[in-house]
Amino acid sequence: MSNPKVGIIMGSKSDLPVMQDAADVLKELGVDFEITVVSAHRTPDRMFTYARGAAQRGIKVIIAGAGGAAHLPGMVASLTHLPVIGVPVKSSNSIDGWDSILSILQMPNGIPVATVALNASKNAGLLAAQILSTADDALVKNLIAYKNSLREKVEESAEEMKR
Ligand code: RP5
Repeated sequence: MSNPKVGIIMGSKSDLPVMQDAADVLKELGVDFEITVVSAHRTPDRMFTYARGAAQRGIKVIIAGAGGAAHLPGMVASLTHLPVIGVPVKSSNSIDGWDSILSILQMPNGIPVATVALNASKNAGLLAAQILSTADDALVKNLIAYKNSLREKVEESAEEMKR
C-alpha cells in the first residue's frame, strides 16, 4: 500500500493464518497497512532496522505477533516510541499458548505492549484503527459503522430465536 499507517509484523510466515485477520479488518475499515515477517531471534538486525525506521516512514501503530518465546512485540516496543499491539500466537509447539501470552504480556514498567487475547489479531487491527481514529474523522465514521454492524447481527440473532 502507498502510505501505510499500520505496520503488521510477525515472527514467522507460520503466524500468517492468525495475523491475516488484522490485515483483513484494517482493509475493511479503509486503513493502509504493510505486512511482513520480522523475527526477533532469527533476524535481530532486521528487527532493529524495522523498529527504528517505522516512525520515520509514516507508520503510526505497530501490530506484532509471535509465538513461543514471543519477544518480538516487547523488543520492538523497546526500540520505538510508537504504540505496539502484541498478538500472542498459539504456535504448534506451544504449551497451550501460555508461553506466547506471558512473554508478550509481562512487560517491565516503562515499555508497554497492548496485549490482545490469544490469536486475536482481529482485535489488534481494530485497536490500531481506534488509535488512528483519534486524529481521523473519516475513520471514526467507519468504526461507528462497524460497531453498528455488530449490534445489528446480535439483534438479528435475537429476532431469529423468537421464531
Ligand atoms: C516464533 O516461533 C514465531 O512467531 C512462530 O509463532 C513460532 C514458530 O515459528 P516457525 O518455526 O514456524 O518458523 O518465533
